[in-house]
Amino acid sequence: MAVLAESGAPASVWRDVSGGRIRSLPSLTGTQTGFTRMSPDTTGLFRNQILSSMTLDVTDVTRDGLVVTSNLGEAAGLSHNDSIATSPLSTTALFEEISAALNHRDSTQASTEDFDRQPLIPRRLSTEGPGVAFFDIDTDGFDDLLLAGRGEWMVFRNDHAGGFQPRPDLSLKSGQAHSVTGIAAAVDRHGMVLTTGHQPSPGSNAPGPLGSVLRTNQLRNLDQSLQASGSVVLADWDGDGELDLAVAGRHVPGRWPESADTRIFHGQNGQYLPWLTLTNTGLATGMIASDLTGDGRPELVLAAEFGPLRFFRADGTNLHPWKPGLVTAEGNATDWLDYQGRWTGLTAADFDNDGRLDLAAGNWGWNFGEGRIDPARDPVRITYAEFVPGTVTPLIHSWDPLHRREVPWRELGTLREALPFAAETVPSHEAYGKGGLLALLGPHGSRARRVESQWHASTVFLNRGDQFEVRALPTEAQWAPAFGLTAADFDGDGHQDLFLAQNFFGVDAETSRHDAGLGLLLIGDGRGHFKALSPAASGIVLPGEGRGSAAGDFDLDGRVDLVVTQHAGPTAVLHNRRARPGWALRLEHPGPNPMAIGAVVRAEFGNSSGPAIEIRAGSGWWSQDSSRVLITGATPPTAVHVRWPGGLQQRHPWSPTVREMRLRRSP
Ligand SMILES: [Ca+2]
Ligand SMILES: [Ca+2]
Ligand SMILES: [Ca+2]
Ligand SMILES: [Ca+2]
Repeated sequence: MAVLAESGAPASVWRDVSGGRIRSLPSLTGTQTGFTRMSPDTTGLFRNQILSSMTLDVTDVTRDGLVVTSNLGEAAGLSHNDSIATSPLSTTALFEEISAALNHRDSTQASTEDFDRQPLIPRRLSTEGPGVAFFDIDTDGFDDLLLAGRGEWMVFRNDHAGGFQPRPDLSLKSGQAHSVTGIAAAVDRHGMVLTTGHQPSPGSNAPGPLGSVLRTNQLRNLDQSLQASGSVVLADWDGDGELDLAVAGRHVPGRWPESADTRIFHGQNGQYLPWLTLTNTGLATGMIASDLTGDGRPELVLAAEFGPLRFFRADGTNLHPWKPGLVTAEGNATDWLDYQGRWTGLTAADFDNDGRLDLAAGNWGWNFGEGRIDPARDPVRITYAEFVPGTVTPLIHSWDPLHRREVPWRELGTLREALPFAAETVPSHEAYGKGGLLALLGPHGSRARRVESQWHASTVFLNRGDQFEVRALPTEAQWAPAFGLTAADFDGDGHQDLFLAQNFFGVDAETSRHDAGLGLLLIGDGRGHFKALSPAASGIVLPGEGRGSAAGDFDLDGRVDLVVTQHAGPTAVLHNRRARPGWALRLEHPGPNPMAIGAVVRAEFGNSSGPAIEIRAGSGWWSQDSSRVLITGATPPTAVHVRWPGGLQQRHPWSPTVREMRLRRSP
């Protein structure tokens, strides 16, 4: 008998009994406002669960200290040969939308507050959520769903029958005006920890908490701040084994596009204590922790609106700005500052199967600008200042090559309402037309500042070891802004694919909404190239405002499923029906990071290797993928290679009959 997680890991304890396997669940104690203690009497949730559908074959304790169990099997009707024999994409869609199995709708109400506060802002800031996370909150082996919203945080429990049930007793209704933005969840030495970012109500001028850390017996707000935070990520940056927390500065309310700061909180005995402030990280959007250098320690990567991707490396006591090399697809050296974008979500995956984690970043695409510019080529600029005391007025403009001047995108009437001096500086349409931005600003231009974006393609950056190579995603990916980005092998061919959640409707009155996307699945070829799948082939038809997206195999059939939120719309549950099923691996790491956040797994298939797969808490757009690793390919893996958090590398053979394995690192 092999007992897993026998110490240090509060997640679960497995015991083998005749005909099945029992997992004892940890006791959760205490209550607190909003995040209510789970009651075993009312739910039965904490009765030991017998996963009787799986036949089990427990193997050995190996020489290198890994404890291995494996279950064989036909779990959940999984039949490998059947799936291979079926032609996957030509006849039937990959995904079946089963959103009724979740029945969640983002309840955020439309509001005019963004434009009331900053009349010339080109887009709303209050319509960017919600995020979604796959996280096994009741540790029964099935991933549950966490969804964020305005002042609330909702838990939907996996019912083991292909659906999710709302659990208001586990959900948080803070009654606060802020929206929950990014979400990241993990297990640490003290149990579950759910972390969130906050965005204050658009009308608020008061400081509010940057975010929250929720546990089963406590809710703690992070530091008070005037800024709105976005993405949150848990990772161990100082290498002490305990997860730390990064909270990305999204913007400062009323002062867009001024830069915000990103804050890092040091994990210490279950507390998250103020540690570092990364100043001027721009209008940060996506954020991830990813081990780009392969040394067992995560780098921090931030995407930003009207800014570049920013990298930080940890040295144990600090995070330092880092500027890796960058080359074009043609191999010419270039600079990250030439790739300032209207970046959105961010994720990392090994798209070219070389064992290094590559980056994928969402952007505004090539389908905006109303004919004023070609976004595939031309920069967009924002000139801003406190033209009216107390608020920052942003002016969006671009270069008019015909008249050789910077031309604002907004109509004169609109400008005059927001800028009292416009009546003097440009008294007529003719004066405005002839003078452009320079005439409009007149003497007020001297105190204005400027940000810009020159690169609007949603893009992958292939990790070449000492530098990254830029590759714009296919044209279909540029038809609409992308927010959620989720990488996984959605068709099960062994190569990482990429999903984009698309569209943005919260534009200003003179711009038409960006609604050309339906949610796009891009199939990777394992060499860093992608091909767009039609909606008919993917089964993904999401005409709303796609936001958070997360991958996880919620029904344990070996095919990776997808959940996508839509702002003020229904959350889509996309059940993967046609992928070639993979082999599952769960890692257990003794100590304060039992989920092994930061571990990188690579499967071997005889003489070749599959892509590196990293376990992260927080990625994409305000979201989080499952921590259960799916290994995919045409044949079963022959071995699995794990780089544990901190860098220890271990290899373990994989028996062809094993469908799922749990590996525990020796202490
Ligand atoms: Ca740490
Ligand atoms: Ca790679
Ligand atoms: Ca694939
Ligand atoms: Ca599945």
